[in-house]
Amino acid sequence: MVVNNELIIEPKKGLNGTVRVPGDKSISHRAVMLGSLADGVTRIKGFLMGEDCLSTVRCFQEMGVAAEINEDNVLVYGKGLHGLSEPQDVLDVGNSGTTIRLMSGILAGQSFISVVTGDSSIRKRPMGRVTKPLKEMGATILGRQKGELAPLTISGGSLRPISYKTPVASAQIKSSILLAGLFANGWTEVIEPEKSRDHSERMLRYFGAEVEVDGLAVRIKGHPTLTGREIQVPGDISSAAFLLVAGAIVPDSRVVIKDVGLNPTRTGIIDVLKEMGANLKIIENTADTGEPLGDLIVETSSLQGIEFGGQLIPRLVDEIPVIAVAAACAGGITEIRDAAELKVKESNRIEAICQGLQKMGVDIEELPDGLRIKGGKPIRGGVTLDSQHDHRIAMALAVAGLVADKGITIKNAEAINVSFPGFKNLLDTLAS
Ligand code: SPQ
Repeated sequence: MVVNNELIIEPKKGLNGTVRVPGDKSISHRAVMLGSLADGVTRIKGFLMGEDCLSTVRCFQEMGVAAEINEDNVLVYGKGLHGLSEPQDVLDVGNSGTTIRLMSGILAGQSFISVVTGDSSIRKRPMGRVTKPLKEMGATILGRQKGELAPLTISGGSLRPISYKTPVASAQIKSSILLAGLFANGWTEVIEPEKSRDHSERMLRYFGAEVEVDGLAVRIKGHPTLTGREIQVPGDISSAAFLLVAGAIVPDSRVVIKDVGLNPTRTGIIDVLKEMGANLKIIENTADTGEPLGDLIVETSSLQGIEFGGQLIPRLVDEIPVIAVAAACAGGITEIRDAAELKVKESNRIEAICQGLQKMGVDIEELPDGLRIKGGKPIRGGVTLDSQHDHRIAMALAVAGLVADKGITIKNAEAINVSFPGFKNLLDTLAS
């Protein structure tokens, strides 16, 4: 339980059991957005009831979309591609980078004015990476620091298609342009330096859009008719990652996680943990909504440090803080490179995980584009750590706390609700 925004984690002797993690955050966001632009009703099952995805629901409700929430199911009554209405107030995305960047692509195609903002973290994160291409497509966008920072004012309309080379591998940039491409006459193309997660491409096709994928290039044809669909959201592999590392490092553990999304653009964590020597098995299931899924089984493992970077990074970008925890418990050195993008997430995650783990006695240092961890030192508890209001940092530190010599306290732990409501209860269930 989080009391006064503080999470207390006690060391555990073993984690055992079969669990499910909440629905995939990236897929939940996209399902609401495309459901809103579709004709007819979209039924989303297994929706992530986390703060970020609820922000997306609220933003589209502000634009006239009816959405009914019942436990983890959401019904979205689509307005059609041109059916959104001008919001009466500022659209507030809370802490969600996915909401502001993807929704900006949709807002760029609307013939009304919208203002979009978020919390103090969102207002620091770079937006020029999406406002630049959207302006090239014909939208008028104003923001602080020449359009680099939110709040953003977006005045859109009919757009022209572009071919755009993204400066970094980012599903948020790619998706923002593809969503704007729905409102452009002709084919809009995005070319990435490395492949980022492809949930938007898959879901756009599933709703009826024409999407072509050619290596690192993705193209979308404007003005499709999107049709409301049924979507079963798989468990979020980025949430499962905390349990995978916990199961691998806590002695006498065996954890089964059911129905986790196994999209190959997201499974870098599995590749890395296996290379580190984790006892990790995958049982693939069938899926019929365009996203592969399966069960993951992890057992206590003897881990070894490894070096990685390059194309692997976009496939595990959100898992790097918890991989650092696995590395702290591994023999030898782990070096993670090409991950400078971590500096512009909800916090500077390179700095935040270093500060937290250093306080726990871990030999970890910041590199300009990553981390270097010398594993094998005992993890020290009895400390109070700051999540820096970042859900992934809070949970990564909590996992480290499971193998510390004493309990730890994590400040600003309410951030966990952004992506993994029920995280602490799930850990307690596995430990009982
Ligand atoms: O939505 P937000 O705040 O950007 O969330 C994060 C996260 O850790 O949950 C990043 F901070 O995930 C991003 C991810 O890093 C979600 C995402 C998506 O759904 O498209 C893509 C990744 O970001 P990017 O910038 O690499 O495209």
